[in-house]
Amino acid sequence: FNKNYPFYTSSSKSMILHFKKYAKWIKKKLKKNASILEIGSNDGTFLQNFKNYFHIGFEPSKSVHDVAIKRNVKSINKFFNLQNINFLIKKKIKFDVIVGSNVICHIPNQNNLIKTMLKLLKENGKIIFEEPYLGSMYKKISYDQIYDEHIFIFSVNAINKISKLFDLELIDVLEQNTHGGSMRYVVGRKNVRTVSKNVENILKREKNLGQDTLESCIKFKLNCEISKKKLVEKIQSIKSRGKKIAGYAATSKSTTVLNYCDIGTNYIDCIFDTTKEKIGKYSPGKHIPIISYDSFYNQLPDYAYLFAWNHKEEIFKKEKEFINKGGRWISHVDI
Ligand code: JHZ
Repeated sequence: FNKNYPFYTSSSKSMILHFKKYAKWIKKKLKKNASILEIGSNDGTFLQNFKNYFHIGFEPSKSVHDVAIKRNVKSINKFFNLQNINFLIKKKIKFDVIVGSNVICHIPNQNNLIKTMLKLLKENGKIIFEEPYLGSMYKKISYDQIYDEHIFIFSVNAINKISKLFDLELIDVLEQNTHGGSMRYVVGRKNVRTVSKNVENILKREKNLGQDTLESCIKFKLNCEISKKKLVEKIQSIKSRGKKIAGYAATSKSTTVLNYCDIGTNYIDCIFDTTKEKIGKYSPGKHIPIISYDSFYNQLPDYAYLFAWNHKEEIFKKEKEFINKGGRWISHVDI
């Protein structure tokens, strides 16, 4: 997460809408004078919905932080940790809500993170976060959720256990379709709020699936190997027919697929992407050129590998012309 971090939350229209709805859901339960802090607030896509509230975002990457500032979002260009919150402690500022989306699982030192949150959370405050869900990853065999930035893939069972270690309580869980299957967690201080039935229900479901067992991990590993074999065979068959394949969206996730399945420029000519910082660069490890999405229709491939499969509804809707021109989508997950 450096000064040139190239992931902008607003690169997906459906995510902008998701964060708008998510903000509305939070605001329903908030008083007008409530305060909210976001960890990893990126380009301000979520916090821009809270301009009328006392809000602060912590965002270590300058590129995206600058965009948030332009959007009039109060963004601090720093990591969220014990060292960087002194200015808030000194002013005795505490928050009603602390949020994070696709960010809690990126932070290696969960101990420091939770201690930092606890210093700033009001007695009856809530910690709300959304992260890719282990259950969805197992089900969809979406092993590409595992990459350098994703240190953890959480389950409800894991968050429940971690909460207890810090005298916190998991008070609600809500399943989300975003990013290929996520879970929204609501955590509060112990014995302050009523716990929703959802928590028990999903904990039971995870138990019945044996999701917390070593056997599930081993089964997932075998499923990944089968998925890899099928994908390589599919791509080889397409190539043997002389067809051209290009990648659609140079996602972080694609790095795992390309390297794990050993897919390089022998199979995929280039990857089209909309992020200007990524254009002219190469995919990590496999060195597939990343080119501007603007030339997608000029250099139309026969097959487009949908690396941003998590945004398929949005992409299929806008790329009807690709299908009309005879194009086909492929991916390692069911799309
Ligand atoms: P997308 C990032 O992962 C990184 P990525 C991070 N670690 C994380 O957790 C998630 O986001 C939330 C391009 N694109 O959202 C733009 C198109 O070209 O699946 C971006 O380069 N055309 C923080 O990278 C990339 O996809 C499109 O129509 O796996 C973003 O991909 C769309 C919708 C995206 O996240």
